[in-house]
Amino acid sequence: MIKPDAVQRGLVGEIIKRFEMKGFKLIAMKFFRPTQELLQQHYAERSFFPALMEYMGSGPVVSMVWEGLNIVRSGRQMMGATNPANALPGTIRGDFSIQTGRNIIHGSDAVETANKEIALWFAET
Ligand code: IDP
Ligand code: MG
Repeated sequence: MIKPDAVQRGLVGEIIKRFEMKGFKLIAMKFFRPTQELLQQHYAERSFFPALMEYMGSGPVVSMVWEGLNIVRSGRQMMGATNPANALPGTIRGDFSIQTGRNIIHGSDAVETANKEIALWFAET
């Protein structure tokens, strides 16, 4: 998911391009401003951090489903460390962000998590 700060900064194309150039396949995409209710479900154990909920609800996000061999592991590597100060150059966070509170992208951390997050973010409404 491309977070609101990356949308605002015009990084949508750059981020999608990296996954496409790597060879992964985009199979679903949504552009919308998430509700606080959705964010609380997504960040269940962290939803008591008001700054995180405010940041993630501050504007539209691009939520996506990417498909391909080892997509979860590779995707996490392409994103870089949670704290951009520790994210290597060449990673998305390493190249385009500075601090954890504005780290521009979310990626599922395991296949099981991905399945839950896809069900949540792409639920029929
Ligand atoms: P991840 O996004 O790399 O999986 P998590 O530990 O799952 O990292 O944290 C979820 C999100 O919560 C982070 O991407 C970041 O936006 C926010 N976050 C985590 N720790 C901090 C912090 O110490 N300060 C500010 N925001 C944080
Ligand atoms: Mg996480």
